[in-house]
Amino acid sequence: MKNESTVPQRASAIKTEAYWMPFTHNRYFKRNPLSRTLVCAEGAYYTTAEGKRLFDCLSGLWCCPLGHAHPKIAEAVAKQVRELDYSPAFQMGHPKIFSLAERIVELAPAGMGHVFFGNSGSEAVDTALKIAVGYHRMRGEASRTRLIGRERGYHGVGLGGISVGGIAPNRKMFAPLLVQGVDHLPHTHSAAEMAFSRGQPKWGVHLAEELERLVALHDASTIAAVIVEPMQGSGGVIVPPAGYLERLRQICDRHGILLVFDEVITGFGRLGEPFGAQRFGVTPDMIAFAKIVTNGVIPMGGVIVKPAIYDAFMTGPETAVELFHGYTYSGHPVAAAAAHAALDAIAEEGSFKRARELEPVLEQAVHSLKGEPGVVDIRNIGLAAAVELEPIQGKPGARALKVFERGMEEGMLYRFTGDTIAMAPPFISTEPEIETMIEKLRVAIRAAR
Ligand code: PXG
Repeated sequence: MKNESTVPQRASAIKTEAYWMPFTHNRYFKRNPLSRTLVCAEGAYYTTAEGKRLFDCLSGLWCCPLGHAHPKIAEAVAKQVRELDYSPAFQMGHPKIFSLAERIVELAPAGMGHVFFGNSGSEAVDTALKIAVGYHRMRGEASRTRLIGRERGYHGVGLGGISVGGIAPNRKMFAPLLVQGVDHLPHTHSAAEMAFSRGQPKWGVHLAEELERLVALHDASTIAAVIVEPMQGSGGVIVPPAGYLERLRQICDRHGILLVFDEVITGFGRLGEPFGAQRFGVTPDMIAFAKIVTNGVIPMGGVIVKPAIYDAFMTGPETAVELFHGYTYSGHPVAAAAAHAALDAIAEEGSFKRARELEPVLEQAVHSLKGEPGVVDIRNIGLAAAVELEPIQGKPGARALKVFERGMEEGMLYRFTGDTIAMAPPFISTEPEIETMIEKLRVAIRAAR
C-alpha cells in the first residue's frame, strides 16, 4: 500500500530552499535534510527518507498517541471527504460537529456545557482569551480586561498566546505587538527544591499566592482571566506542585476571575484522564484543547466553556450574531470525522487506562537516568517526562542537539528544546518500547558529554 512518496529518496530529489520551516534552525537542517525528512509513519514509528525507522518518542508533537495510520481514523477521513468535504462554518452546521461538541462536553469535567471550535491550539487560546474579555463585558464588567499568564507558559503563537505566554524568545522579537495589560505568575520550577521529583512536587503551593499579590496590585475589577497549562509541556514538563492548581481555583473564585486551563497537550488522555482538570481534581471555567482530539490527523482545536459563559452571550435579539469570532474552518467536517474516530478509538482501546498503566513504567525508567553525565533534573507525570541537561558552557542547546542527533542514529525521535529532552510516547507503546526509549537516551546522553 506504500506509494512512491514513501520510498526512500536520493539527496538530489529534495529541494529544501523554498520552505521556511517553523521553530527550526533552517540553515543547519538544510545542510543535511534527509536524515530528518519523514516519508511515512505507521503505529509508533516514522520512517525517514533514508529508510531509517524512528520510534515516535513525543507522539508527533504531542498529538498522535493512538499511533500513525490508524485504520479507523484513516477510514473515517476518507469517507468524510467523499460525503461532505466542507460545510460553511458561519450560519450553517453539519451533524458531526454538533455530536462532537456533545461528546467533548461529556468527556470534560462535570459542569462544562459548550464547545467553540477552531483549528489549532493557538486559535483555541486566542479564542478563550477573547471569550473571557467578552464575557465580563456582557455581564456589565467591561473593566475586566487584564489577562494573567505564567512564566515559562506556552500558549501557542497568536498575539494573545505569546502575550500570556512566558517564553522569552517567543516574545522579545514581537514586543510591540504584545497585548497590553498582561501580567504573569511566576513559574513553579525550582531545581533546588524539587529536582528529580516523581509526579507532583511537594514544594511550591505557596507560589499560587502570587495571584493574590497581582490582584492586590491591579485590583480584581481589572482582571478577566488567568490562563495556565495544568502541566507545562513545552516549558519542559513542569508539573504543578501539589495543591497549587486548587489554590489558583480558590483565588479566582474569590475575586470573580475566570480560570482557563490550556489543555492543548494535557487534553484527551496524556495524563491518564480525559483532561488534566480531572487528573488534578480542579475544574476551570474554560478548557482550550487541540492535538489529540483528532490524533493529529486533521488540525482541530477548540474551547470548552461553562454554561454561564455561553449564556452570558445569549442575550439581545435572537437574529443577531452573539460572538463576532470564528474561522473558515471552525468545525471542519473532515476534522470532526477524524475526531469522532479518534474518540471511538480511545474508548475501544481503553487509551486513558493504558496511559495510566504505562505511567509508572515511564516514571521508573526515566528516573534511572539520574546520575548520568550532565543530567540536572528529571520530571514526569502521566505519559510525559523530561530530562534536563546541564548546558555546555557558552553553547546553550548544543548538548541536547547532540543527544537528539545521536538518538536518531539509535532509532529514536526525541524532542529537544533548549537543553531539555521531552518525551510523551504513544499510548499504544509497549512496556519494552518505553524502556528502550530510555536506554537509548542513556546511550545518547553518555555520548553527548
Ligand atoms: N497551548 C499549548 C499548551 C501548547 O502546548 C499550543 C497552545 C499551540 O498549539 P498550535 O496547535 O497552535 O501549535 C501548544 C502547542 C513541544 C511543542 O515540542 C509543543 C507545542 C507545539 C509544538 C511543539 O513541546 N504545543
